[in-house]
Amino acid sequence: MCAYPLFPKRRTVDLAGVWDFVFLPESLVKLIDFSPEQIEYSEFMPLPGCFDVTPDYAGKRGLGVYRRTFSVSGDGIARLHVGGATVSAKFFCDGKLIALDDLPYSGVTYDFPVSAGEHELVAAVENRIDPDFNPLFYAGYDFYAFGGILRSISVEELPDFPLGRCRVTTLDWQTGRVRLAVDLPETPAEKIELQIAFDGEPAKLESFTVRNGVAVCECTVPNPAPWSPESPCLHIVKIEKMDASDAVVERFGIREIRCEKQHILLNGKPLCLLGYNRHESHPEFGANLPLAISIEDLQLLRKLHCNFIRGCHYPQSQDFLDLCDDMGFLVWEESLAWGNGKECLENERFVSKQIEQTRLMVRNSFNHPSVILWGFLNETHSFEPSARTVIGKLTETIRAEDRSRPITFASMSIGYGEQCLDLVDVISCNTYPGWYGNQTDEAPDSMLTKIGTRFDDVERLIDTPKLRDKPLIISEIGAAALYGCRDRMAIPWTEEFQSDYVAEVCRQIAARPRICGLALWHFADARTFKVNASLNRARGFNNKGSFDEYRRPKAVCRTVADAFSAMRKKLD
Ligand code: ADA
Repeated sequence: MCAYPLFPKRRTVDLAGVWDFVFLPESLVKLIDFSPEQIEYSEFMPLPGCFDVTPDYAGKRGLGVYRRTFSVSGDGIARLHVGGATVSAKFFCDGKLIALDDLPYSGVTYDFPVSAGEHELVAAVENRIDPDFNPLFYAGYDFYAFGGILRSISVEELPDFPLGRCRVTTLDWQTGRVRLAVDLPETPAEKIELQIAFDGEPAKLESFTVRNGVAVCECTVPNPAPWSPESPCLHIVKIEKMDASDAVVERFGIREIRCEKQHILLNGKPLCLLGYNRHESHPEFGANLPLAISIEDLQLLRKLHCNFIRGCHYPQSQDFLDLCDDMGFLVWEESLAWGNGKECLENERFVSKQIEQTRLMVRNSFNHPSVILWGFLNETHSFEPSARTVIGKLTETIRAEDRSRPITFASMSIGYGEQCLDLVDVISCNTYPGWYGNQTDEAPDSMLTKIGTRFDDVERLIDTPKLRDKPLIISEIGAAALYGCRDRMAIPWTEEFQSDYVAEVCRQIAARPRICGLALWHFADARTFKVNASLNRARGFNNKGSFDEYRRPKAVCRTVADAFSAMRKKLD
């Protein structure tokens, strides 16, 4: 268990630990104007971590400024690895700016020149939301914009002409035939020989064709063991340069995922996707979930007989995806967005940042067999004409990187002017019938009857020549309940009503072969607004979790476990 890729020939310094820290409120300074001179560091803070979940800074907006030293063994190029930052960040080495990170939640790397010896690294992280500065985060997003460095931070010393990552594509899951694509940005040659070793076997020389800085070869994995949810077998490949100056080690799974006649097939077998939307969020850790929480979440999902997780609404932790690979979960990973309308879709910077972060997401997560679906632009206004252009660009961006996985986006507009479903491979519908839009005098039972009616409407609306063969997923549906709010009257906000609502959702899904997937909204209550909008988000949380934010189960968990177990049995 370790974070792949590995570069065994390089010296890597893990910078996780205690950093000097100071908080600068947004009234004092903005990231755009920040420079690290004359900063007095008044305390300590851990990285990775979110400063605005700690008691002194909970809910505050501004700059968390972190500082520590690191040393390198020789003159050359260093590479800073950041597992993700929110919302925006600047990095300085010895007072000099080396990077502006305006890709929230994305795993990023920055190369910078260093001399042998000790250096000072400063990370200035802003949790202020300012779309003019960073067009990827808006105040209306229904999840809290924590401030911190997420998942990991490290510095690596690069050799000359370093190897990049190796992306492994399954060509034939039954024979273990794969394509290796190694990034070799500084190689002018058209052919190159590299040493390849699978699963610790002796290395073999392979000839690669180099095009546009990528070296490609096709080969067969010895003793191939396909990856599947039932048998999540994984393989390792080590690629080494002939002069042994650099090597990269990747972990991957041999599996095929494709769409055919309303189904998503994994190694030729139709999938029934049952699970949840899951935010990386916790009251104690913010968006920087420790491995213990990730493992606990997956154990809880397993107990509910889930096999599917939609990583809403941003690129996921690589550690979490590694665990999904190990445990056989199926994941929909998407780039960051939430309900973006016309003003975003027609904003050049917004669109170019969407393309940049989506490409990076695909490259970062390419080798995770658990990732079976790429997504983007959650609930964008896909009834707008400009949405077609942007969704077209994003599907092109993904397909230029990866033709091995289907693409989707979660639409809230089916039946309300939806224009874009033909552009993607899988139709995904976010819908809350009987939760939103009820009449004030509406009784709970009548709310529940709306669920089947809505599913009938959606199935009818997509029964067109262009759409009828595309798989259909209900990508969000749910009702809120406050943990511990119990009442025999089973009215909205009680655990009883939430359980009745989800029971009806599962009943309706189980009876509809047209629907091949369900992601309930959502796994655990997650912090959202801190402003007046929280009027409809009690406690400033999105309370539709089946667990509360501390992963304490609500009554609905029993309902889900029974329903999902029965649905799975029916299919097996
Ligand atoms: C939308 C959105 C989710 C959440 C949900 C809700 O579908 O995609 O992030 O806000 O609504 O709880 O209403």
